[in-house]
Amino acid sequence: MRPARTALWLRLAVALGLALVGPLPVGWSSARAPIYVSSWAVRVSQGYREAERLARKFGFVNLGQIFPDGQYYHLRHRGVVQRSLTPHWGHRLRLKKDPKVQWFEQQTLRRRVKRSVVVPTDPWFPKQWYMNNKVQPDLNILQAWSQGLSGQGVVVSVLDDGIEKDHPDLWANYDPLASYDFNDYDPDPQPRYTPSDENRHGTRCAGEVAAIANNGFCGTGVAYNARIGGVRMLDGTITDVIEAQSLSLQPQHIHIYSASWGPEDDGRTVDGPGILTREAFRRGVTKGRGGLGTLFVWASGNGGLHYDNCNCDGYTNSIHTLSVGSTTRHGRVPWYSEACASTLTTTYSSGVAADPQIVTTDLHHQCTDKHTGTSASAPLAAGMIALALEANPFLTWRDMQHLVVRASRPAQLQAEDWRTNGVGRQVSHHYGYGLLDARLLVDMARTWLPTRPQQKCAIRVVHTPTRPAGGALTPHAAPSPILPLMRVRKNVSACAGRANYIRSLEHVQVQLSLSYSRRGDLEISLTSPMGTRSTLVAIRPLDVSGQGYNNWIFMSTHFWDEDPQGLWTLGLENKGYYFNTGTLYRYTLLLYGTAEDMTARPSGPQNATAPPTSWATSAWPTALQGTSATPSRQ
Ligand SMILES: *[C@@H]1O[C@H](CO)[C@@H](O)[C@H](O)[C@H]1NC(C)=O
Ligand SMILES: *[C@@H]1O[C@H](CO)[C@@H](O)[C@H](O)[C@H]1NC(C)=O
Ligand SMILES: [Ca+2]
Ligand SMILES: [Ca+2]
Ligand SMILES: [Ca+2]
Ligand SMILES: [Ca+2]
Repeated sequence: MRPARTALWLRLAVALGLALVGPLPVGWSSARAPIYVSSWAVRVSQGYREAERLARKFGFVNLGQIFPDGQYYHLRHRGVVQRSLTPHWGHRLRLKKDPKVQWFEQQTLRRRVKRSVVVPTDPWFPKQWYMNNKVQPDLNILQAWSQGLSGQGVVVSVLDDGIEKDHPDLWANYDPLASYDFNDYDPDPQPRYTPSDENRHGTRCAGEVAAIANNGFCGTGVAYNARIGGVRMLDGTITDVIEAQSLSLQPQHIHIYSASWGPEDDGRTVDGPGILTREAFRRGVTKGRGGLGTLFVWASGNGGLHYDNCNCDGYTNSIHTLSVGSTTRHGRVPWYSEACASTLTTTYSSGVAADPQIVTTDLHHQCTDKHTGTSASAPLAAGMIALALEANPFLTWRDMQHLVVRASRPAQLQAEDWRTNGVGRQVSHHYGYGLLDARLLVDMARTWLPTRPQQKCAIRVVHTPTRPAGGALTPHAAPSPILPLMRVRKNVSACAGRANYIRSLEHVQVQLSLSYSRRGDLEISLTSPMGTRSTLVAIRPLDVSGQGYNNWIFMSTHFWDEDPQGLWTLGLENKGYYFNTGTLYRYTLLLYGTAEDMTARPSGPQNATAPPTSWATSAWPTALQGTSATPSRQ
């Protein structure tokens, strides 16, 4: 008798959950503690009369039978709070005691999403091949939308040459608080119109993120209900001050900054952010978004034609920026793409002339299907990240990078350098962890348990004092000539026994000072104790500089989640002119990560039976304010 009843209860509960529950708050997950509502399902032996009697006796409203056979009734109690974390013990006791009640259950909120796919009606949506399911796999954005996500409450700002704020496909999402003009120092980022329309870039990027859906015009943005701002800063003199101001505009209001710019992509520049801009990044990730950290989404660069390497660009290779590469409709490496170890993920963009391009808003209230390059990839990722942030607004900047690593797939992307790293993930210098999947990203975002605070473990491997303070130099302290091939090995404990011990890696940096007769001929690689080899910089034929690297920081994402203990090998190899010479002066290995064994977490969406401690015990982050309808002012 008992087992059969249990089974019936279960089936009934499922049926009720599906049938009776209306719209639910977005981001609420059934995996968390149950939330009780003011209604009950009751099974009585003598049908309608009995149900009426019960209702009168205990003060319920009888909402009628649940099935036509008249055994199950739906009762509501007006005196019970609408939503509660505990069941109503009084009614529970009374119903339990009543001999005519065979079974009852107070109802709880259930998260149910429509499985039907929401397809926007915009006339150009059928042209948006990277998200309308025409290409397999695409960015899986339809599936994220089908869960009710659209970027609601998330604020994105595009740092570029301005934004046409009155564009018919942008105006309703335009957010003046997320906008500024640092070229003319005024609040209006409207682009400067020229005969060649050169200042159309920012408007195009903005439409990719947040073009309005279902308005009978143009296409749809990835996060079509997000608020979108524009910072006009590329149309004029650019200084460290202007970059820093742009990157720290309204850090409590703007959640995501999308940037598609950097030093010259000429294949011979080694350049990065100045002091103020580095400080802006640092402040952004530590103080922005109520302390959860601003999300800086960055395009990897367009210097492919010049054999540029994005690890020579200090913006995209910063650990604070989430670097996005490109692939074509057919999963090929585009001609403009730069390969490097700091790229985290990839989205679609243009390729050769025959390949389709990106559909978005354009200047003069138009739309275009001709948006191209790595600059078109970063805003698509920014939009997908906005969907993830709507699914879970409590993610830190590092949580988001963890999620992007896990939500990227090699899919059908072609490259000669796919390798499996020490934790079994495939990674490539062209694509990072592969094609970003919005559905995976939001599913994992919803149940992600926060990562512990970032630890940093710095290991000075080669260090030449500028003024040797007497005594003999140890072998490690002597400057070392770089022969055709030089390997520097170091057995690393990863700060074991200290507070900054690292068990699971996130970013790894290598800071180098070296001289070299022809910089672009030197290939530098790093191999981890788990055997993952990452190219920190490949040869750049156009980089003929004799200046070497002066404390330059290379970064790799390829060791993510690996255990850093053991032997690290830095490789320096002449890949060009036979008579090249140089000297290694300084080499510091910088490990970032946490003491948690991240590989012990289950892959895919996690159990969140208990809310993460940071939600339950600490005050809710002020980032919440930024996601509400009233913007925060801080
Ligand atoms: C690295 O050092 C540890 C501790 O001294 C030692 O146990 C281990 O064998 C060393 N590994 C290598 C590859 O030398
Ligand atoms: C996740 O949930 C499943 C089933 O509910 C359970 O068997 C498993 O142990 C849980 N895993 C963790 C890590 O809590
Ligand atoms: Ca799809
Ligand atoms: Ca202006
Ligand atoms: Ca539209
Ligand atoms: Ca570049």
